[in-house]
Formats: sequence, C-alpha cells, structure tokens
Amino acid sequence: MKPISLIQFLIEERRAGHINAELTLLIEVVARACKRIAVATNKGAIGGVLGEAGTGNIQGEAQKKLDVISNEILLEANAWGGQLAACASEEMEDPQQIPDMYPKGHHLLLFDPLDGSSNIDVNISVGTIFSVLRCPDGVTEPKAEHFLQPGTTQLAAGYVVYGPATVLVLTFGHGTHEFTLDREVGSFILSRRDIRIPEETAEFAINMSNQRHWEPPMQRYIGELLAGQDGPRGKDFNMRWVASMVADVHRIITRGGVFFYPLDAKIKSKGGKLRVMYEANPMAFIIEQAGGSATTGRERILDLQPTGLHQRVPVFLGSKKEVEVATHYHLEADGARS
Ligand code: FDP
Repeated sequence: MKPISLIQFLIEERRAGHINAELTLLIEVVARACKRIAVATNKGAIGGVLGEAGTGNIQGEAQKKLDVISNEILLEANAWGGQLAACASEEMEDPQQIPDMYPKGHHLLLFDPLDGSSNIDVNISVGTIFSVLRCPDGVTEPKAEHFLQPGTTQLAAGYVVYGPATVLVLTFGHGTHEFTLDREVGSFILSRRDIRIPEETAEFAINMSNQRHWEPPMQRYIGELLAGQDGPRGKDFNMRWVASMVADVHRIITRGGVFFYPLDAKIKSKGGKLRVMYEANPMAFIIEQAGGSATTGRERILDLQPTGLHQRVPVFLGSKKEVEVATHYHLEADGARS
C-alpha cells in the first residue's frame, strides 16, 4: 500500500468534516516544529543542547536547555500563521499572545514542550505533548480563564516521542493514529490507524520509590499486583517505569499496560504531580480514543473542570480493566471513610 503522509491524512480528515482548515494548518505547524525539536534532541552533546539552562520555570523546577529551546521553537512556529488566538506552555506563567502584526485565529494551543526532562542528559526518550481548544467567541486577548475548559472540549491532542524513531500520536476525537518520521524525506508517515489498547494487561508503570507515601487504596492495589499468581489477582504482573510520561504512554499505546502517578503525602498539597492542561487532559483524550480509560483515581480526567492553568492532578491511565480496579479501590475506601 502507498504510504500516507501526515498532510494527506489531515486533508482526508478535513474532507470527512472532522477538522477545519485552520486546525489542519495548526497541526501541520506543530508537527513541523516537533521535527525541529527532534533535530535538536538528536544532536545531543555535540549540539550543545544538554544540561541546565540556569533558569527556573513557573513550577519552580530547574529548566534544561532543551526545555527552553523546545518552548521557543513551538512559540515561534505558531506565532504568524493565523491559526491561533493564543497559546499556553507548561514553561510559562501566563498565556502567550499573538503579536499584533499577525492575524489571529480561533484556536488555543497548550503544550508541554519537552516532557521527561530529567531523561534528556542520559539519552532516554523524551517528548512533546499538546492540546487544542476552541477560543471562546468574542475573546480577542485570551487570558488563563479562557483556557480552563474541561478535557471533553479538546478539538485535538497529540504527543511526539523523540526515541529511536520520532513518532507522532494524534487524535481529533475520531480514533487515535500514529505517524513515524521518515528522517530522509522529512515527513511523518501514517504507521498505525485506529490504535486499540487491550482492555486487560499484566504490565504496570509507577514510581515505586514513593510507595510508603501513597494512600491506603493505592498500597492495596499495587500490593495485590506484586503478590502475583499467589495473591488475589491470581496472575503475575511485570513493571516498567521510563520516567518520561510520553514514553510510558507510548508503550501502553503499543502493547497495553497501565500508568499511575497517584497522590502521595509528598505532593498532596500540590494536588498531584502531573498537570491537567499539559499532560493529563491530552493523554486522557488520546487513551480514551484508543479504547483505554483515564481517571484521577476517583473521577474521569476529561470531566474535570480545571481551576488553574498549571493545576496538577493524580493520573491513572491505560488498559480499561486495570484503571477500573484501581479506581474502584479508591472510591470504595472513600465510601468506607464517609
Ligand atoms: P519530568 O518531571 O522529568 O518532566 O512531567 C513530569 C514527569 O517528568 C513525567 O514525564 C514523568 O512520568 C514523571 O514526571 C517522572 O516522575 P518521577 O521523577 O517521580 O519518576
């Protein structure tokens, strides 16, 4: 079969009435920016892109050079095309307005320019995550409050993983699809259409070093997985933790599994580890569109009404049956307490 390029796929989605011309351009621009980030990432030490930038972001986290470079690449690429009303980045406190000299569009773009930054310097996969919302009617200078829309309203979401291959995974709410970058040609090529995550799995991803800080229902759930065949679940489970959310999610998109970043005593006051707008919502949309499930351990992520641009939440996502069991244990424990 003839390979289908990203642009051809986008035109087909447009003809099918799933996206409009502005969103077609927006995704094309984001994909092009991600190709530039892939080039910068691939250069590694000889590109002078490794190490600390010597600055901190809004979350008070030290920024890596590649965090800053990737953020600039995405901002610059998206400023002039006329497809955006504004954008927001995990690396910036406030939304970025479109310069007056350029036309404005009807979309809001949110992104985590380089997720998994602690893995940059050790040559392990990192990625970009993005989410697209509609700008509310009549708003010409979008502020943070205009971005605070539930995940169910997302028009598109995607991530790019910069690994041995550069891979883009995308949804417009009509299935989840994967594109692999052909480096020689410079095009993303459709590599999997309508990805389906198996409902059952025997593989989980979690940072086990936080175990003693978890809530009792999480202790119970993971305790049962670790007990394997001799425990109440009656089967052995395997564990994987890359510590780059994009890479862990991509494994789940490829062979099933579950990913957890639960609430723990260390991060309770922050609400969780991962950000609703830049990580939880886009990943939940992608996972649900592939037949998986995504909750905070208590409710569906996509139903949350966000209260802050940089708000954090617990994240449980992946194969439906396992997300259901872990969520059920939390709700049961809450019920027993009340
Ligand atoms: P990072 O802080 O390195 O950007 O976005 C947060 C994130 O990485 C996720 O990509 C990853 O899943 C998680 O944090 C890793 O957390 P731990 O440091 O607890 O392993």
